[in-house]
Amino acid sequence: MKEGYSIISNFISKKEHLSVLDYCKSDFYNQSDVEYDNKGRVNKIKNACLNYTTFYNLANNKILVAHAKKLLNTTDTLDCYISKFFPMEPNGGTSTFLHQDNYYFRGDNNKIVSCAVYLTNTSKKNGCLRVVPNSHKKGILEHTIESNVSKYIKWIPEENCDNIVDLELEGPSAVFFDINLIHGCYSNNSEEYRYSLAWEYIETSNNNVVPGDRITLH
Ligand SMILES: O=C(O)CCC(=O)C(=O)O
Repeated sequence: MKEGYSIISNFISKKEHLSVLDYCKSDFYNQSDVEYDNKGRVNKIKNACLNYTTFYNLANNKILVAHAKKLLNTTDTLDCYISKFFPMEPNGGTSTFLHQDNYYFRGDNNKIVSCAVYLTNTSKKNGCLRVVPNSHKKGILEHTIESNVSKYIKWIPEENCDNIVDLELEGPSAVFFDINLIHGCYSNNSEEYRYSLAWEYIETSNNNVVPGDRITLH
């Protein structure tokens, strides 16, 4: 992947996009899957693809799965691993700040790839994704900033990141990125919700990772 990430658009029909958006706006989730921030706002819904078929179907999208297989250089069946839905709340809601996914699970970056799907248009104002090109080549950095979500989650200080690129994208868009790539989002300072999902693609046969929600795709 050039610079550690690639962007895909045109992977779902308009009809499917609208139907997923409607689902996002509904009160679909189990309370046990919700993680709140320190201001009581919803930060994420865990087990997104494991527990909610609409999101499973999105991860199972033919174009996304084919792209993941190409990046992982495999024809094997894939699993969707550690899936999350981020219904970034208006007026200050957050999802993640700068971090490396692989800080948390220490897998092989040739064997797992991250994918984030933006269902709404994203901008600096409503919490677009930011990436540090080529940062996946530099190993895992220290994550020293306390998060607003849980004591197990930490962020990388912005001053330790050179040349952050803001990916202001038209939704729906999918961003694939190396699990070592530094990335994160702005807060949502708009008046509307900003919906995204994220997960890892991993070969079904690969159990060389820490336990996490996972489900086989077909
Ligand atoms: O899409 C988002 O809001 C955050 C995605 C992300 O950084 C992650 O899941 O690690």
